[in-house]
Amino acid sequence: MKNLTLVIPAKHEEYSLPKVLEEIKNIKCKKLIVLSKSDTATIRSIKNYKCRIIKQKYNGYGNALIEGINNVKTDYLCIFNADGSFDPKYLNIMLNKSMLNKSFVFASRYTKAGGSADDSLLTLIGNKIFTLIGKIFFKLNISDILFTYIMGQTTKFKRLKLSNSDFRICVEIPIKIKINNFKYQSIGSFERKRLGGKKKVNEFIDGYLILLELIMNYLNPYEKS
Ligand SMILES: Nc1nc2c(ncn2[C@@H]2O[C@H](COP(=O)(O)OP(=O)(O)OP(=O)(O)O)[C@@H](O)[C@H]2O)c(=O)[nH]1
Ligand SMILES: [Mg+2]
Repeated sequence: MKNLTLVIPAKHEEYSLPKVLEEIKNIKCKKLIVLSKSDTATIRSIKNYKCRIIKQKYNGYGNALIEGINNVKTDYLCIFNADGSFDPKYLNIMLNKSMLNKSFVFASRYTKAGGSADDSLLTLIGNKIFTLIGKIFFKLNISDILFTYIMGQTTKFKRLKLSNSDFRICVEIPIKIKINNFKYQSIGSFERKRLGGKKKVNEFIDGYLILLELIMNYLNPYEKS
């Protein structure tokens, strides 16, 4: 997997990230951690691991992905969480599919062989509703719009010209993939529980922002980039 970079956004993940890096240490790909310079605990926690650290100029999950993607030099990249919820066993199959079809590959919790140990009833219902809105508003043929375990060619990720610095980027990515007529497919994936530390997503505030993003884009769609 020499042609792959994992873009790993991290915020206060000093408990989980070292364990994640331990689990993936034998995977021969580049690991790019994107965090805030004030997050000294996380920086200290991974000092024994081979990875590149980028300190964000701005804040937020979306901004971490944007700054990470802009710094990738390999042909392929995959968004990968620092909390242990993404199982790395899917990386190989996702990369092979992406290379074979030159397509984006979405990992999905809600298709065959998928599942989640992390969903609450609220997040399950929310995820299903947002995925349905994605289907109705944008004809998005994906079964899990918010998982954001996504593999693809770096050039195409860069062409999306992503702009949201918060969790709205989770829906911006698939919408822009669709608008640009890029190929995409899904594979089933099981979401594990986060290893430790605190959840950063607020179901109500971030859920509201994501809903707003879907509606705004339906009324005034992004331009093809
Ligand atoms: N750099 C950076 N990373 C972030 C920020 N917010 C979240 N992250 C990271 O983005 C990933 C996803 O965030 P999570 O808190 O796990 O979101 P979630 O998966 O919906 O929540 P859980 O159900 O608790 O796992 C994790 O690796 C976080 O550390 C942020 O503001 N800046
Ligand atoms: Mg998580």
